[in-house]
Amino acid sequence: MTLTAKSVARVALVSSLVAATAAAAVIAASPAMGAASTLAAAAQQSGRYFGTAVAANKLGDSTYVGILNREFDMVTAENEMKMDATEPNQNQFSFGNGDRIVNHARNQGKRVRGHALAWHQQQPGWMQNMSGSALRNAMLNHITQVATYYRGKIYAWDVVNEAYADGSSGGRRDSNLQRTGNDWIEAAFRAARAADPNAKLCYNDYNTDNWSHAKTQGVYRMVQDFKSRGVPIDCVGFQAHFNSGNPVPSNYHTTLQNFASLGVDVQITELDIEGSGSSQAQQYQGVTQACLAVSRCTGITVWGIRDSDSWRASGTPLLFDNSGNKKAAYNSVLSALNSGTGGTDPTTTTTTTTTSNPGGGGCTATYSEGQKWNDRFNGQVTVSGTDNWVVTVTVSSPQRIIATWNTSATWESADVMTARPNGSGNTFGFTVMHGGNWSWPSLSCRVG
Ligand code: G2I
Repeated sequence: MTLTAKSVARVALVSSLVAATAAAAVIAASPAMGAASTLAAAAQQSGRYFGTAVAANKLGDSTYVGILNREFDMVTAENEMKMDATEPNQNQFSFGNGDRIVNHARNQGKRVRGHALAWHQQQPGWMQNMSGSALRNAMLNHITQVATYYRGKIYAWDVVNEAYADGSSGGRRDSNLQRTGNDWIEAAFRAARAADPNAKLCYNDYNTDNWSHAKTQGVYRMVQDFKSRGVPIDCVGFQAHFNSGNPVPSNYHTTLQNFASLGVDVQITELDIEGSGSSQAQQYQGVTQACLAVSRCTGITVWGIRDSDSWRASGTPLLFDNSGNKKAAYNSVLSALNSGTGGTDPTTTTTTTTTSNPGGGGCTATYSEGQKWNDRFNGQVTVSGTDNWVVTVTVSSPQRIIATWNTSATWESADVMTARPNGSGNTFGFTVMHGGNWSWPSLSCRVG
């Protein structure tokens, strides 16, 4: 990461006001500096990846491969590693197309998400007609063989895909796999762990983006239960197939954060958003920011490259048009990634500024992160050392403070707020519309 002159100046200014440890915290909290020009490079600034689904039969298309090689650093096989593709006849495995994708990715220095070991759809014909222990054993054998074959080459596996029902039940989907017994999912995860101990093991589903949906809650309870019983699960994939009937929820960040707080990584695994122009671009920005705001959201994958590559091409849901040109949605994702913070979870980190009063005494103001949303975040300041304090809070453009509480505030300019005690408390808070800039406000405290 390089520091621009402006940010160096800002850090220097802050350093002269605050203790050395506080200055270090301020540097860490500054947005990624210097704009990266590809999705992968922009995501890497915060330690994340940016991936795409790839179809083996398009690897001869030079426009497609050009964009793939330039923009993405994670690859998912769109269909080639599914059960019907890899085990067309029982115990007869076929890895040719999967290998084509994995080899292309690895030769280009990209990582691979494996998709998917067990699913009620795209089962080979022989499996569709099975049931009971024969099906359970066939599923476990499939997982063992495929995960063993690809051992060491897969960053994360979608071990089980789409096992929860849509609608209000919050329970499992009926399927031949489910009818082998409710423990089929944990059995699948244990088999995958034994076959490839170093791959992250994910549960992957759609319509689990809105925190208040029953399906989201059902999956959450399963992950909570798995963590409490030591079932080997490392991550949850949110497919994120959005359209006007299923828009990006305003509580998306909450959903990702709540799952992450269970002790798993979260990943956006199949992102596409039907629409066009600025409305589509805004929704893409919101999803990107939601991931950036959660430190355990480790990456985003879009479900195809050009609109014409999509499983629902008529909805023009991707980041490149049919000719491979960048869309507005591409630019909004890139700029959101470039202004991301690296994702700091609420209330886990603080910074302190201390200013001595020349007349003796002094005060210390400590900033704590609060709740974050797609478009705004809360901050809280705690003051010690005096009850007679004045704290100056400076935000940086395009940020704007839109609300305060427990303080009486006045404004020196649009960016600079002066806060004084309101009653006897020494803690106050505010809400910042961030406009894509997640950096923390600067504080200075004096005795007033
Ligand atoms: O449906 C969208 C995605 C939902 N989550 C799981 C993903 O695995 C799923 O991907 C789609 C692929 O994008 C499609 O390409 O999964 C579909 C199958 O469920 C894929 O469609 C299949 C067609 O059904 C087949 O007829 C066709 O032969 O694609 C195959 C290859 O083009």
